[in-house]
Amino acid sequence: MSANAKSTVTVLGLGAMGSAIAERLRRTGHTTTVWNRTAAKTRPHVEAGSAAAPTVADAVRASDLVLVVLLDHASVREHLDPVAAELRGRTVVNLVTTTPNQARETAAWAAEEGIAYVDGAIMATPDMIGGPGSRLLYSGDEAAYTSARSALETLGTADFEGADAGLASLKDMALLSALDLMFSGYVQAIAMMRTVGVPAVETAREVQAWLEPMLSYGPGLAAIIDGGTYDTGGQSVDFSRAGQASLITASREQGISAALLEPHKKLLDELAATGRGDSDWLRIVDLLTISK
Ligand code: FVH
Repeated sequence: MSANAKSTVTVLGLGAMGSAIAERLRRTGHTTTVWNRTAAKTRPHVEAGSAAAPTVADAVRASDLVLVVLLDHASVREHLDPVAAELRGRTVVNLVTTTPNQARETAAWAAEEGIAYVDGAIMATPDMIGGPGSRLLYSGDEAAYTSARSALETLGTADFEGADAGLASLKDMALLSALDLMFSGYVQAIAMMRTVGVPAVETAREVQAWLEPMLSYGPGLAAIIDGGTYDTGGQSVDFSRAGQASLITASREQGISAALLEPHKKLLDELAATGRGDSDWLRIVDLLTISK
């Protein structure tokens, strides 16, 4: 029987995200069984209509579809490995944040154990689950994904990235990297403006107003990278180096470290030192590839 047909779902892990997921599944008419290491956290879920299982094995036996919302890769393997026999023939959707290779490792283990495995990545915060901005990425066993899809779609937009179980995680890590670097930029700007008494909130508003129209240039920059020639006459390495040097000097003059800015300048310097100062600055993308 498919995971959809039974419409029963087990949720392992009732932290902020697991709780939001269990609640959303209940609200959308799914019969839910929950398990959490700290059993007290199951109480509000039981009061709201879920069944609580005393052990992971009991929780797994209750449903054809098992959603894993524990902390990290280690906690996933700690709790799934011992119940491989119970998981056999069921669908596991692992929503825990892991690296692509950790996802592939769990997928290989699941394949050996006869468990249908889908790896997921949640591009949302707990309060967004089930709302319009919530998006979840999936990769791995496509047939299992398809069978679980109607339950998964209640959590947010569901996008299947491909059969390689690491793909959802890879995109998650890539998008989170962009987010982290962007917000590091907020912190740098805030630190600089605080030196003249401007509150962080005010600078954050300024940064947002500045970045919103700038973001529309992203696809054009990406097209230069896809073109691969780096000779479009856009902003060059040498031009960017001068700009970056000013940012670094201005930070230091205000008594602010340039530690967040320096890596970018270092990559530009490397291109200039190897005779590529006239290239589009986006050529730094080539320096990010580490040969294995
Ligand atoms: N919260 C968010 O905004 C992000 C959004 C993007 C995706 N992440 C990932 O989702 C996973 C769960 O995150 P969470 O927000 O639910 O995390 P916590 O509230 O800290 O709850 C953690 C749960 O994991 C249980 N747990 C931790 N270690 C173990 C262990 N060794 N064995 C069994 N369970 C463990 C913990 O149990 P307890 O402390 O209540 O007993 C919670 O149920 C995560 O991968 C995020 O990166 C969320």
